[in-house]
Amino acid sequence: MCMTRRLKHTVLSAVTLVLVSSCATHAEYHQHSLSLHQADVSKSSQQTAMPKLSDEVAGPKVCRISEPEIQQLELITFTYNTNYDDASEACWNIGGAVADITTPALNQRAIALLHKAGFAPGLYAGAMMNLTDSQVEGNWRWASGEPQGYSNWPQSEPNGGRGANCAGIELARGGHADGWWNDISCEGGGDAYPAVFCSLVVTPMQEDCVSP
Ligand SMILES: [Ca+2]
Repeated sequence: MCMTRRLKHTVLSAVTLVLVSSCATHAEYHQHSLSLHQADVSKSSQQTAMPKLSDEVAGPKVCRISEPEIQQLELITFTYNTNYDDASEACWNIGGAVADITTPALNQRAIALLHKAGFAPGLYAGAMMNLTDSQVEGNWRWASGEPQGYSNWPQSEPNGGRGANCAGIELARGGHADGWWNDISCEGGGDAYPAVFCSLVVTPMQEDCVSP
């Protein structure tokens, strides 16, 4: 019986330990248990020898990844005086929409973009924004349906009637200062502009670590 169980002991491990205990002497069992304990100690020593973070890496510090939303204004130019549909598609293609220019600060950014793109004062050339009176003549609203609120019409504008249901921004011309608004055609052509302002939200990822 014990010979058989010893043979099993050489083939099996944990299960065999129980079999051995039923026939082996107490000393044999103790020796076996001791060898298992020594194996555990050896394994534990290997774990404590693993590399650890140096003090320089370990801190103290706070690390973060953030994705702030930034409202970006962009100007897209065309080789022709664009209509609203083409302008809207151009903004859509960069992940944005035709821009609402709802504050003086945004109007200043629009002026800066016109200068940057090479637009010059005195030319009938500006960029379309997302303002329209297509629903009710003279009732200017942003395409979202929101009322106009802030505006920068000069005293003589808007004056285009039903032929001018879109709006844009120009640099100085005809006694008007940079950034004045003009009602223009939504259909393109001679009474329209060769550019559009687009707004889009960008989320540049920022990663950094700082000391708390
Ligand atoms: Ca109109």
